Amino acid sequence: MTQLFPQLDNQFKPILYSFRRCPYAMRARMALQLSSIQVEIRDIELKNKPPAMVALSPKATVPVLQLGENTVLDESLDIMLLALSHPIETLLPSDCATEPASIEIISTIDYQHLMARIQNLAQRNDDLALIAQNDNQFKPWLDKYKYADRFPEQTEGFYRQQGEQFITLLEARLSQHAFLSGAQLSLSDIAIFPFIRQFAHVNKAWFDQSPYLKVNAWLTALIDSPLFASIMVKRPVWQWVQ
Ligand SMILES: N[C@@H](CCC(=O)N[C@@H](CS)C(=O)NCC(=O)O)C(=O)O
Repeated sequence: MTQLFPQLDNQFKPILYSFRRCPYAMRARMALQLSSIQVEIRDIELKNKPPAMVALSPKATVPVLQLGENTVLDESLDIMLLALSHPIETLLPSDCATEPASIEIISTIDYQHLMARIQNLAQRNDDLALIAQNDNQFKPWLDKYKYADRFPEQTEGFYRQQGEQFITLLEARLSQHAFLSGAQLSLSDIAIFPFIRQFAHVNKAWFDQSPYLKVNAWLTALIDSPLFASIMVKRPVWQWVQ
């Protein structure tokens, strides 16, 4: 994270370029779903990226959030932090302008706790440190485990064992409390679980018989949550005029 957050432009409806199965895009979509920011989601194909997206963000990874003519966030964590700094302001009163679906989602989680933890600098940094471990250490092993045939210098089992170091750390945390950073859902749960979902699905039979019972239960609960269901809705690939 490199930048202060840009202001939202009331005249411009934000656009999120996204790929349904990308774990970085999933975490961004979940955070936006929990925020008051209404976005147009443009689902893309990684093999055929829209020129408009690449022009906005030449590094051309998803997610990309366009906030104005030339204002862009193209790192998933920046998008999460921007989103979660715009909470749904009035929690559930009858005149709330929020989508009913969002109300249903936030009523299933301790929304106030989630927001308070993000506003507390020390707690937020604690979450960010764990997320950095996920992104910088675990994710490279996850990629090799997923595509072990492309990295024949080691076996699939070797790559899995490397990834298990992080899973072991999560298991220890989840043995202390229901979520990664305490009794309630936090930024780290939302940011990390899409990657653990991928790890579990490389070999589900192995994962289900592994000793990581707490991680397995936590993962199942998050996959089954209304929040996750809401961001995994299938949409057609966004078409642009050539
Ligand atoms: N650090 C970036 C990483 C995003 C990323 O690597 N996304 C992948 C898809 S999961 C991507 O767009 N890769 C580019 C490609 O496959 O062409 C973030 O957190 O947003």
